[in-house]
Amino acid sequence: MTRVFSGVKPTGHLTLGNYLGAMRQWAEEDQHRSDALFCVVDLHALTVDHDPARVRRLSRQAATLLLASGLDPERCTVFVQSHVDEHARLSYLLECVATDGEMRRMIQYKEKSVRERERGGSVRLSLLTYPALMAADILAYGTDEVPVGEDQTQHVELARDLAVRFNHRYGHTFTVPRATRPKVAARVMNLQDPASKMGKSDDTGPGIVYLLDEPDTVRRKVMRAVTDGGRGVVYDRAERPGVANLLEILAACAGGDPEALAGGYDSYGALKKDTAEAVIEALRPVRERHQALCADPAYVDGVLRTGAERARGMARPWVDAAYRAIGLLPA
Ligand code: AQP
Repeated sequence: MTRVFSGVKPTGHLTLGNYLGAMRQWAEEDQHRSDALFCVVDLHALTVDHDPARVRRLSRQAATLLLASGLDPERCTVFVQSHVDEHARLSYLLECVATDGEMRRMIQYKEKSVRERERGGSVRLSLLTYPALMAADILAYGTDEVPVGEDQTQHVELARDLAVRFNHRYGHTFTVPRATRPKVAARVMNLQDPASKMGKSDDTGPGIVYLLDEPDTVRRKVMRAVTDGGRGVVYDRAERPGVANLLEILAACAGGDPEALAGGYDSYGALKKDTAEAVIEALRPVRERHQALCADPAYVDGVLRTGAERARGMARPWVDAAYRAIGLLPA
């Protein structure tokens, strides 16, 4: 059976981008057709300036939202990365296979290191080595497929390269994974700045729809979305990115094809109104299940405990094999 692995970072409140670009596909498709693991990758949240209490709170919220988005712990494994030591163990071996140059070429490293410096902070070494830990997350489970939004494809490519290199140097050890993407909304853009990804650690709140936003807040944010200078509603990602973003969000939430949907509108106002209502309807069940799960924290704790036990059992043979292959003396 196909093995699937993916995760979310507790670096901020989860957004519509996380949901449409990744989580919804995990719940609606991946968990039903594969042996899947979904993870709150909390170690990755320590790569930038962080507040410990906030990371703890956001990790719990992210785990609860994974379940609220429809992941069923009877069908898949849901857990927290730091509860399974194999991720950090394997990450070190992959740092010994990766090069400094390939880590520095990662777009996310370049963008985030600039952002950290602009905020007056220093760049943590873990921000540079982050892709080795992400490769470990994936390779520790013999993963075949990694369903991610467009922004994470480069990191999955690096995980592939590291798997191939390790296998070539030390003998066949890892499965070589590949990234998969949703058909629409693989890159949801910021409503106020359609040139930038809707990112959860950005500061431009009005351009970001959070999964737990109240319906009125969603409506306000979508109605104030930046559109483009041109006349008429057309789907053109390069020339009309603001309108294209709304059409993609509408297509992802209500069904249909962005280009075909464009033909049904002659004003931005009507498009925004329908998009807002479609988003509210798509998020309604998630918000409702989240509320119910918050009333039962023991259930969420139990899911995460069982998930971590199961994940440890799945990761250990892969990681032990890598330790042996690379030349370490068995304990
Ligand atoms: N805007 C997006 N559109 C489509 N997919 C997206 N994803 C994230 N944003 C969008 C996908 O959601 C999954 C989990 O994301 P993540 O937690 O690894 O990272 P992030 O949300 O990109 O957040 P960061 O890196 O902490 O900060 P920001 O957001 O500021 O860059 C992934 O599959 C991702 O592709």
